[in-house]
Amino acid sequence: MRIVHNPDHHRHDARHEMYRGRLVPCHETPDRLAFVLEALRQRPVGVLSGPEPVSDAELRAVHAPRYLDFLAGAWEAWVALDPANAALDILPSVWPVRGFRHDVEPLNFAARLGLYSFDAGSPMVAGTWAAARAGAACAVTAARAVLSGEGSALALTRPPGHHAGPDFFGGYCFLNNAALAAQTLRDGGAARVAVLDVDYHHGNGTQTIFYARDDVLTVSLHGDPMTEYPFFLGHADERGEGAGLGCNLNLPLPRGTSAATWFDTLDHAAQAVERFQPDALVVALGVDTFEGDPISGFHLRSADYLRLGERLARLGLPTVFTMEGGYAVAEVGIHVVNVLQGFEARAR
Ligand code: 6XA
Ligand code: ZN
Repeated sequence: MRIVHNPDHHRHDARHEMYRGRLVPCHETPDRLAFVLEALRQRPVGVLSGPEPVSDAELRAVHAPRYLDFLAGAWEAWVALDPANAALDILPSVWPVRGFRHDVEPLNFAARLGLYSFDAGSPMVAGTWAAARAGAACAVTAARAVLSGEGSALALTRPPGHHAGPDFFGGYCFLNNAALAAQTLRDGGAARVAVLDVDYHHGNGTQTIFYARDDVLTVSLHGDPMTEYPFFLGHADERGEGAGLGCNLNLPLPRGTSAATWFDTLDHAAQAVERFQPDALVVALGVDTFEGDPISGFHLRSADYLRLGERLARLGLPTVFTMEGGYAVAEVGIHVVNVLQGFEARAR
């Protein structure tokens, strides 16, 4: 397995996110990736490399140009609002909900921040764009490796990506790494690609990016949005639209779901992937399904991640993994490497 590591991830190192009326320390921290690297040092299940460059055209195949321009210039615009902002993380505080204009991009930076986001829990800092862009390069590089015959590859990166849509950030995500990997596979000759999202949270960004397309199947099993973040998408009746009707499958599960039920549901998800007959698979790999995760509510244990890897390998597809959530930081490395080890054991 090829493992493409983001050398710039630590440049995204925010302090605070808004949570129930106060600023609390960020869950999505650089040490999450440090723990994965340490686990890989102890169990070297793959070959580590850095990313190749990603072009603007590759980013624009998934994200709107004006959104990319916004992200690239966000820090400078934030500091231009007030030089004292250089000591603060960027967080939005005003949003254009129903009835407001989305087609006009305001000049005021605080307004543009609201236009391009959906929560106040995803702070940006001076290095966020560099880290996110290098992470996107990891996803594209991992997909290129699979296209050139590697059986599998991992984009070992943060910030994560599956909540980021064509033109919005949120849920700690800025660029959608799983969607970029899927699009790279499509552009490199895979006629049909499936994205299977096993993170605790619904992959709303990935769903939205591919919702009207029939060449990319999106499947997500996740905490029921009636009670779980991101709340406003991820229901079972969202099946796709237009040509994409039937090419989106959501499998919401209640908070508190056991590992046994989760694996039964994973079987349903895997069968849907098989029916689609894809040429390649992207796995949005969140390990916040762990029973000890501080912000989630499923009950998987450490050994279950070996079983997850084995089940994914049984699909027998060229596979790109992208790293998504997981906040029991000391265990994140064990769980990610368990998935890879289970995958490799079965894939051989
Ligand atoms: C609210 C929770 C964000 C969830 C992020 C995540 N700040 N997504 O793990 O997969
Ligand atoms: Zn998550």
